[in-house]
Amino acid sequence: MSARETRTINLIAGLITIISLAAGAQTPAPSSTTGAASAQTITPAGPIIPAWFAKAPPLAAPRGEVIHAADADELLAAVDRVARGGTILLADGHYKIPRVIVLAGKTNIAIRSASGDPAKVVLSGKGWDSGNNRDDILHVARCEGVTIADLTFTDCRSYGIKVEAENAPKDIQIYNCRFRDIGVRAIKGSAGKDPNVRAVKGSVRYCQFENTKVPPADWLYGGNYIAAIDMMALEDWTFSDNAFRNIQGRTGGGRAAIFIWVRSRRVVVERNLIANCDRGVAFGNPGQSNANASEEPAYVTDGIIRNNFIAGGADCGIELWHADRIKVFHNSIWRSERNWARGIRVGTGTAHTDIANNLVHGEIRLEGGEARLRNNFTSRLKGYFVDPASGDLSLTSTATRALDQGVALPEVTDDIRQLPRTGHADLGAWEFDR
Ligand SMILES: [Ca+2]
Repeated sequence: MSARETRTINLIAGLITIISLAAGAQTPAPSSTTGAASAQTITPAGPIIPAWFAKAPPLAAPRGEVIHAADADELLAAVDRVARGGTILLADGHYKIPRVIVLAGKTNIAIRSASGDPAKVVLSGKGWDSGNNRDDILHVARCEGVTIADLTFTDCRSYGIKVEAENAPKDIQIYNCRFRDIGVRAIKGSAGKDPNVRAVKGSVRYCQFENTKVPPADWLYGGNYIAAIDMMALEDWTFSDNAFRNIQGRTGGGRAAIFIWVRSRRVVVERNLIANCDRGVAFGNPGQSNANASEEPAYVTDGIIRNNFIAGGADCGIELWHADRIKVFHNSIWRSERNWARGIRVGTGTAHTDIANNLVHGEIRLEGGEARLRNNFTSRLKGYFVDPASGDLSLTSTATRALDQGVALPEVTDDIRQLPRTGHADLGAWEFDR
């Protein structure tokens, strides 16, 4: 090889090195990839969940007809075909959904992963950055008996699952699913104007919600129109044993991790772990919706919020607005200095409400509403909790003003781990072991 050839090769090698370095510097972070690239960067690891947190018991094997699907087209075809009592079982894989999956006129059906592991079956939309604000993954219209279980929903611009209360669905169960990087609402519950039509009987249990991004300023409300669960017109629904992390708006004005409103009744929110979300649990809000524009707002009647951990976030822990007959029992709440007063807010239109045995690093405030406040402990609770920064508000042995200080409440028989409370209950959601 001549000296000149060697020099040329060295020059080319040098250029390749420079190009490689430049490419490395410009390689986008996984969270900002779009389109096809995002297919390779999905890592549905889910939020960091403390080891003690309840795990989803496996569902029973399907009864009735089983339809297997292994790609998005097969899934869509199976949804068309599945008859009363049938189950669609999804093989491990990534399903890029080309158009929204609509469940309508179905009775007692299920869509589940064959493995039972939500990390192994990933349904994605067009993408957080797709610019398509109709990018939803799954709609539930008029159906009776739907189970959606053991799946991951990710990378969509608008709704992961929409439950259409205006179509009066009944018995809708969302179980052991994961929701990650969904731009507007991981689970949306829409409503119509007819005050007598609701989504009757349903649950969201053992699910995990996490965003790794915040919306940009040019999305709705300056990038603050985001929540994990926002549902209207519910009757007899339960939200339990779910974990939420980093559901945040651009400037801290995101809606709650669990936001229930507009003519909802008999709603239970229990044993959820909510960390670093702008708001924790909201029953109602101060404003109105298109679905109730001409009514006096009545957002939630006969609800219970108990045994939840709510830590961090830019705004409030629990808020009630136009809510009637609500029980707020045994929640553990940690507020930062910037929003110290907003542990529990009792807003306008709230009445016949009982707030007891809560443990709040922060305050409980009446802001136009009425509530009976009894036996709560609100203070600076440094040293009371194992790790507030990660959302783990398990009690330590030095939580002296919380241990055994609860008044007896027949509505609270277990703690956030589903362990029975015996003897004198501790304040907050955790019963200390001794
Ligand atoms: Ca105790």
